[in-house]
Amino acid sequence: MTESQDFFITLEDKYGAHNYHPLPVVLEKGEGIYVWDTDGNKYFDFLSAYSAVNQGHCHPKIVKALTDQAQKLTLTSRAFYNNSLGEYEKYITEYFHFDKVLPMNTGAEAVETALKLCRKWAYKKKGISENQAVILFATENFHGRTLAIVSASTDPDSKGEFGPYLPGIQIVQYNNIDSLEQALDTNPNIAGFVVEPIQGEAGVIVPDDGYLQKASELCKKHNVLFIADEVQTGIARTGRLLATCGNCTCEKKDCSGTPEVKPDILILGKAVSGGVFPVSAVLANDEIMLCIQPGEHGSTFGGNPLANKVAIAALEVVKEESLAENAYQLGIIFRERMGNIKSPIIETYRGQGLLNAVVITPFEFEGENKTAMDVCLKLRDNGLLAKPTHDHIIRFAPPLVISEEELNKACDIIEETILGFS
Ligand code: IF1
Repeated sequence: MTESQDFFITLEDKYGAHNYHPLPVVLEKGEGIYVWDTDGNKYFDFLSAYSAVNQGHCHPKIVKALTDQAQKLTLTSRAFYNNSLGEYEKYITEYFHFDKVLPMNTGAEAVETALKLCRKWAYKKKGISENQAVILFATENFHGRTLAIVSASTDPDSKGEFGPYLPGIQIVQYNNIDSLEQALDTNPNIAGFVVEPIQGEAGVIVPDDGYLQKASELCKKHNVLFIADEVQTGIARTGRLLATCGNCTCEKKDCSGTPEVKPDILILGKAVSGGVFPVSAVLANDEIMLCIQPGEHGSTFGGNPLANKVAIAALEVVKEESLAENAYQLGIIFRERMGNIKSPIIETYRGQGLLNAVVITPFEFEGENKTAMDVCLKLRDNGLLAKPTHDHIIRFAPPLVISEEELNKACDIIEETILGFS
């Protein structure tokens, strides 16, 4: 760590809350798949700000949309109309084939919005008695950091000492249809099931083929809303436009918008803006979305002109640069490359598209106990940034604009680093 980097780290330590423990590297510049630290060292970014910069850092088209709009009008609030919100709402609802969108800013706000929508629908449409609605969540879920969301968490780090917790929550086993069916069969007050198509924070847990489809069918059978949290898996990250597209891939240019599993409520965030501005979105059809009426939900920044223009540009980039197809093809190469690394410290690897994880068995090296964090520190020294989740799982998620040549160079670094611990 150089003096300049120590300077910035010390500032954060002294003046910032200690709610993160970042990898020791201080970034100053990002462009495409690369970031540079304050000493000019260049790195492959294999975290993509937790899948927010799928389009690559500072994508020129998205930055231009931001700077152009920033010269005109940044924020009106929803007290008045503006000339970009309707255009954006039309664009994103046609893009994902829903009647309407409720624009928010962060992923957690979008999840909260979906929970409120689900409860409103339960009382106004399903006929559940008021204050009796129950929403199902999966074990090992991650949906954000608000009190309602952590009330549903099964992770002590996310949930501990934040009580009292929100009532009306029930947990079912992820990737276990019987567990979901048992809950639906025994509780008539269930209003919705919130689920990540692939569990990101839990360590890129990919459910069995057919799980999402069967879960969606069971929800339909029991008149329960199937709510897909695609904040991390959406926007082409898993090799499809949405992870709920399943085997339906974007090669079919005339997307009819009927993915394998069409959620009743779709939650998007992160790469909806290409990481240029906080933008999230909740999409649903009228029967659900119109359960919220004026004055019942909102946000100062939700649907602001900057967000609207940035999101349109970011979503255009996804299609113009065929990011889903690229993620699909390069994901196969990445997992082949990981499979070819013969090392006792790799327990397993998994993923879909360019959302992948390598599980590292704690190991001894040069007389010391080592973990995934030690591998990430060495990856940093070798020019690639990634970070462990849950101690032993390294998530690898580069921007989806990466080329095959660049991916192989990055895999060379990963291979060389891991073999260096043998
Ligand atoms: C952190 C990872 C965690 C999310 C899903 C909603 C949200 C997220 C599926 C909330 C946010 C971020 C939050 C960040 C680390 C990162 C993350 F999985 F992506 F790596 F934590 F699990 N739904 N995920 O993944 O969106 O409010 O953050 O915009 O909190 O440490 P947000």
